[in-house]
Amino acid sequence: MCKGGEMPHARELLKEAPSNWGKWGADDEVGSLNYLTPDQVLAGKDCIRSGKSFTLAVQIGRPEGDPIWPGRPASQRYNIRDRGDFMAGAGKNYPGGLEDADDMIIMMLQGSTQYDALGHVWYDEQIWNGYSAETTAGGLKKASVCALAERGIAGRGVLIDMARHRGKKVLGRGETFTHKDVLEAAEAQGVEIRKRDILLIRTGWIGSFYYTPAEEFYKDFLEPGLTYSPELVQWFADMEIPNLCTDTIANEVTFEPETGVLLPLHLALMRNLGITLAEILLLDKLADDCAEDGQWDFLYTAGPLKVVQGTGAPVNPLVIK
Ligand code: UVW
Repeated sequence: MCKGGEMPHARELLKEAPSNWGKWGADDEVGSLNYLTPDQVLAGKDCIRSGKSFTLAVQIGRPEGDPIWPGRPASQRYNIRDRGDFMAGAGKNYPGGLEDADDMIIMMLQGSTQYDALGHVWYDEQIWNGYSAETTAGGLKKASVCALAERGIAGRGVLIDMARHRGKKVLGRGETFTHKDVLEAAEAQGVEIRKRDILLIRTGWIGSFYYTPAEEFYKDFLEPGLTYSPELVQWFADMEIPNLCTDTIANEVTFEPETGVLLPLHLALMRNLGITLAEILLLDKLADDCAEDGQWDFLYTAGPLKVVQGTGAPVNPLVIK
């Protein structure tokens, strides 16, 4: 832990922390997604009871702006061609009278609902599975999001609604919780978090983006979220959680004065354990439905885009209950 005046380093904080490096071979690039065996997909299938489906992505490219880590530029969609081009005689001369509209988008790959590549963050010059951080030069040559995308993600998902559990519409700025709180909420919801479940945690934060003035939402970039402890990291390791998804931008409180390390859970869970992180999900509609029918488990599926050497990729996760 950070003691007065010392420069903290993840190396010190995590020196006793569990690691999955080598567990799936020296050439593994998908980490804990290996836990998602066909049995896990079937366990997800067994949770389909009503046939209701939910998509969990935020919209991309709204002129008013989308939720994004401060400093990252907003997504921009540009029209390339529309009816006006044809009226001006500048449209394509397709045979048979067909006209078309076309557009393109410029966006941060981390700038919407997205999966982080396992090589997205690191310390001590090594990324997931011990690959050299030099493999990130000019694009991730190892543990890129493409590896996750080629595999795809499907299994039993469980939603833990921390905001509802605490009787709030949205958790407060910088409000933290631990795995013990998550377990307590699960018990109150009457759902069991089983080994190898995909864990979704709702704070209400991303939903609040749409009704909170931007200056207030981004003030000090103080999100609610999971907070680091060695016990929490060990719990994730023991539970063999393949994937953590939250409705926050960072999946954890961004900076903890207690540890002095930025994003310690990114490092402990993603770099060391190979747990995939999905961020900026919108979980409110799903949570409302779960609260109504009392079913908090489901089949969770996600196919991030196959961005070659990408550090992350947009995704629209699909849940079926
Ligand atoms: C960083 O990019 C550091 O974090 P995130 O994965 O939350 O976007």
